[in-house]
Formats: sequence, structure tokens, C-alpha cells
Amino acid sequence: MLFNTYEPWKFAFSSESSDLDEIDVDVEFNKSRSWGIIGVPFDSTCSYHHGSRYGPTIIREASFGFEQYNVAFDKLLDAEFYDFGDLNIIHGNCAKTADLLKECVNELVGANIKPIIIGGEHSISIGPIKALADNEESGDLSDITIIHLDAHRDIIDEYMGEKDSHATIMRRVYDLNPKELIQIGIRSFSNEEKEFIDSKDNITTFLAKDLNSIDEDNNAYYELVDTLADIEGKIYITIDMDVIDPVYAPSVGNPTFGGLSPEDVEIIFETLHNSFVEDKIDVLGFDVVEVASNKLGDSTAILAAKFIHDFLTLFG
Ligand SMILES: [Mn+2]
Repeated sequence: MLFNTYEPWKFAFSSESSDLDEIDVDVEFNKSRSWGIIGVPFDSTCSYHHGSRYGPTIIREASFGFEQYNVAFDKLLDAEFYDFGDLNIIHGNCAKTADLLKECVNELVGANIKPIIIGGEHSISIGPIKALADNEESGDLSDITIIHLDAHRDIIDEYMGEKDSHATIMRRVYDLNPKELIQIGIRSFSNEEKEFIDSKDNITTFLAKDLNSIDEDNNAYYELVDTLADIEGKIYITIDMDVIDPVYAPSVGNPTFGGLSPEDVEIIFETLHNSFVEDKIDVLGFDVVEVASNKLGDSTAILAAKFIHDFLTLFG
């Protein structure tokens, strides 16, 4: 692959330093605005379009196409953040890779640096989420709201006999007892998943078809904004890039039509940012997964880089 950037292994505008021993963040973890990027080039359980192992590389490369001034939010990306490179993953082993990632994120937490994880397939999200649970007094997610953007619920207990898979990730998260799980942009799930969701009262769903409805009497979009604005306390955000319509983001593991637009994610971020500046929420971590491309200039990779750039602009 030919790179046209000066330092393709680090996200654009990241700090020079990526040695944890040299970084001194003197703010408690929950309130810290220092972020650390870890790439996880892992795609073992992919069931359709493989290649998300190239996500971290191609997303970082795409990040160099952005300006520091972020027009969408009229704000400069002036956050101090670090890019620690890629995790040494174990191909073919979800559980061991997740454990290694958890250890790495625990080190970041110990240094008061919050994780931004670039996937990789969605199964890797369990690494940072487990690390955050471990660092809670309760040892679980009972104080943490999980905001999950995805075309799929990913909440089946086993997929093809496997407990750890890109298709079961939110079930493994749910096993950790989240305060609330908010699923946004959903448009594909099994009957078993539907029955599971219907039996739980702390899972809120915003179907893509309701968010995309042009029916003036359908207020799903306003409901979404109200729901997000009402969140208090700690949150974690996971974005499966297939939440976005394949018109914008075709290079994902399981493309599904009828998705959200990039501007929808801007509105979601901006709504959360309003609560963030009021100290109503603490954003503990963020991941962007399932970009499956090794092609320079891939639109899905550019969009994923934009989401990370937007996130750092608002929460850094
Ligand atoms: Mn998905």
C-alpha cells in the first residue's frame, strides 16, 4: 500500500509523545479530557465482507485529509490526545485479543487517559468496556449507559455456536449489567433478539426506519434527541460503521440499506456535547469498528476518521 502521509501510523493532530511513562495527566479519570487511541487490527469472526483488520491503518491515513478547524461544530480540534499505535492481536482468538486490549485500556485508565479504540471487528469492543467495568466500584456497568450505533442489535447469545463474535458483542456487554443500553439505527435482527429486547426494560431502541421517516407525525428523531439529552452520568459510545447507509459507507462487514446519514451522527454528538459542557455526563470511552477496506481514499474510512475527528473536537 502506498501512503501519502508523513506519519501514517498516528492519527492526524495527535501528540508527539506516545510513551505512557512520559505523559502526565493530573485530572481524575472520569473528568479527564486526555484521550489515547489504540488500533485493533482484528477480524476473525467476520461472516461476510472481511478486511476490518485494515481499519486502523486506513482510518489513520484518511485522518490526514482533515483540517484542525472543524466546520461542522465551529470549533478547533485543540485536544491533547495520543496515538499508541496498534495492539498486538492474536489472529483467530477473540477472547485472548479482548483480554490483551483490556489490559492495555487498564493501563490508560491508570494514567487518567480515556480510550478511543479503532477496529477491527465489533467483538473487540468488549475489551475497553470490560476494562471500564473493572475500574468501577461495582465491578460492572451498573453506572454506565452504553450508546450503541449499529444496523444490527448484536445481542444474540451465541452465533454459530460462538459466545464471542461480532454478532454477540452487545449480549456480552449486556452480561455486564449496563445501567441502560441505547441502540440507534437498528434495521436487522433475529426473532430471538427481538424476544430478548422485549423482555428487558433498560434497552431503548431507535430503529433506522423510524429515524428516517418523513412522516411529520413520527417524532422518533425528536425522541432520540430528548433521550440522549436526558442521560446523566457515565457513558460509553460504540459505533459500528454499518449504522451509516451503504450509500456513504459501503466498506463494512455487513452492509445494510436504509441507514443513517453522517449528519445524524453529528446531531447525536452535538446533543451529547451539550450535556458534556454542562457536566451532566462523563464520556468514558469511544470505539469505531467494522471499517473493512485497505483502499486509499475509501469513503467509509474517511467517514470513520471524521467521526473520530468530530469526537475529539467535542470531547477532547
Ligand atoms: Mn453491525
